[in-house]
Amino acid sequence: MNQPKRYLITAALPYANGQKHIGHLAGAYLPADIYVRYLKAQKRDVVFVCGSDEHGTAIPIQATKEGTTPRAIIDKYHPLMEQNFKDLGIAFDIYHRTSDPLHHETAQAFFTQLNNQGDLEIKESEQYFDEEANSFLADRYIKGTCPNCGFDSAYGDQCERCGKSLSPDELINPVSTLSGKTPVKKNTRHWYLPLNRHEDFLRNWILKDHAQDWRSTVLGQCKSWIDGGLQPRAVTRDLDWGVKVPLPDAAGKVLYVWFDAPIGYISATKQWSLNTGKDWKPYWEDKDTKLVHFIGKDNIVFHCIIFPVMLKLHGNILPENVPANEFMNLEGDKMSTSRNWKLDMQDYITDFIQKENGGSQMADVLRYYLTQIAPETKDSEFTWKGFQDANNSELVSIFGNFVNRTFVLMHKLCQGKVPAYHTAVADELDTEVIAQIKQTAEKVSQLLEEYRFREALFEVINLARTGNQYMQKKEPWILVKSLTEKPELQKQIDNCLHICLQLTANLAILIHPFLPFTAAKMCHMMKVVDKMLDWENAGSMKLLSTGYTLRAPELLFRKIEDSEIMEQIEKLNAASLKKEEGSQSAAAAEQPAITVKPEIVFDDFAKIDLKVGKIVAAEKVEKADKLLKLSVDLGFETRTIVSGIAMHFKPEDIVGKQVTVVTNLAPRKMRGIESNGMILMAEDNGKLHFINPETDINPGSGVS
Ligand code: B3M
Ligand code: ZN
Repeated sequence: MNQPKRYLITAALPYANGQKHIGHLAGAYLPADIYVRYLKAQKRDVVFVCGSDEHGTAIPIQATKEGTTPRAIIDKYHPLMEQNFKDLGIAFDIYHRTSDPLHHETAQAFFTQLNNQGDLEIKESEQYFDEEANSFLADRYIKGTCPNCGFDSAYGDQCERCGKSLSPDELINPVSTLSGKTPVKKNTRHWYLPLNRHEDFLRNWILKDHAQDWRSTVLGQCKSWIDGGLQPRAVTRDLDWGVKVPLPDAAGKVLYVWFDAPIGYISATKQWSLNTGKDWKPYWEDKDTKLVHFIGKDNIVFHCIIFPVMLKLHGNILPENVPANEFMNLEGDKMSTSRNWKLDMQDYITDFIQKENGGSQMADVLRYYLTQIAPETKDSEFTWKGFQDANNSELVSIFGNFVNRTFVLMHKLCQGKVPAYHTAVADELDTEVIAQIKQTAEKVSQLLEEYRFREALFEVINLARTGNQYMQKKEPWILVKSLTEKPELQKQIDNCLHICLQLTANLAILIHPFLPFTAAKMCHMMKVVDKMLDWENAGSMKLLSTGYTLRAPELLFRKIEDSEIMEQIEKLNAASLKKEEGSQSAAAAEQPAITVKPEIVFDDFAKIDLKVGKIVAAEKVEKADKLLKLSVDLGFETRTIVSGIAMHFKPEDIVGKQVTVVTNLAPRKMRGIESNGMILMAEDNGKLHFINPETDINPGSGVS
């Protein structure tokens, strides 16, 4: 594709129903921001839109939880999310919200056009209705017994115990969560988007036209959707929270949240146009616009299948690419709000950014690590140790160190001025480094154009690494010692620092999309204006003029101490433990006496490695009432296992006991202690019992 005339970049609209965590940040907002900053540095015409998704059942459900109204919920979380993004350097051109009247009008007009064109179908169906609340029930408002596992509090769309997707009809003994009463079936009419009519279009457009340039993970999901047979999707709901269906015979109906939310990208662009006086239309209608949606993998079907069909019918352009990310796990486990296993943007901001004067360098540290481990092709993992390492051994030791040394030496050996470059004494090493600066600039460009952010960042750091090696080989601090006998050596010192300084300026340009705060600080130190960061300057060796005085160096990054990350790990464990205890007692209270889990195949069972072990030591875990730290002899090795049994056993009573251990469970940190396995227990009337062989046998004996 030739270079497009303009770009419209979107990042998924987050639900305004609670704090967003760093998994969200890494999934959509950060890569989108890096891409946009790069495009803007290229002086391309770009609009970057986002905003809060304020509809759907997620909002009223949160309102019930917090004992308030849906309106109060969105008014609480919308500004909070907007501020979080700002603090982390995510620079939207507009952060809109779908509760805005402009959005309601836009979404209604969109629906009306499709309906008038005959692109929607109306169907009657029976749906659950709560007679006491006088309201149809969204899937989330119906609870009942899961047909799959017997859990008695499964939702109408999913069982949270066994994970199975359900429809309300499948629930046994359904009850309305609004009134607690049994709902009745009642006829209702809904508008459907007949995706089945668009199969050929989708097949050609996605699986042929974009077979080469879309990520394989995205193509894979699309293919399985299309191959699975496309069905008409209801685009309206019986609900009172949302965008009203703009038809006289549709009282009590709103647009389905996944119909209105993506239209939010369009209304956000309109709002941007109102704010800036620029025309929004070409961004959605002109074929010369490149539209790119940044999202997480759970949003693929909506952005690659449903919304494109809507856009096509409505006469808009289609996305050029949807570089969806996979998920980011945290310390060995899936990030989850319900289990409190997460790091919220706000918590990071409070602990690392607000605590420090000029703490925005810490925003860049998070941006750095999240990009380094971006889940571009597969799920990835955030660990606090990894975060610390990325900072201490790369940002501090490589990047920061190079810039700092360059400035310190320039002040010491060149009177604080940019020294001249003397071609007559230039050697091979100099020309190599100069060539590498150019090559890196080109490579980074190409990788960013292809949404390969991890690799692009790696190239930038690698250039800093080259700078350090170059300086190490040149050793200007040694040359200076012989200056009195050999004054001509000054020229070599000059060349070395000249190159290091131009390299520093180049680093500022190349790191800027990733670490904007750092780039700004570097510009300040170099006494140059932001314009120097224009991408056309990348690769140039004339960024800082000879004789120009530069400021004294400031440290770009600080070391992160062990104690800081220990504190975070403890916080994480404590928060999730609290949640677990809460939900365990709640679950115990409402659980039927006997539960039956869904059927598994033998292979599922065979994956679990069970062995007999012997507890050889046991102690209480400090500040954790429920945890014991055990050393368990497994025959071939002795393992540390943290077990939540402290309320049931005294450490001294269980040493010597034989137990059954799940030995191949992924390690998990609890209270800073890595637990490498799980002890099997039987529970009878609230009392715990070990599962052990009837006579002492060799530790390590297999159980099957
Ligand atoms: N609010 C879901 C999510 O936050 C949804 C995205 C809308 S994008 C148009 O994952
Ligand atoms: Zn279930």
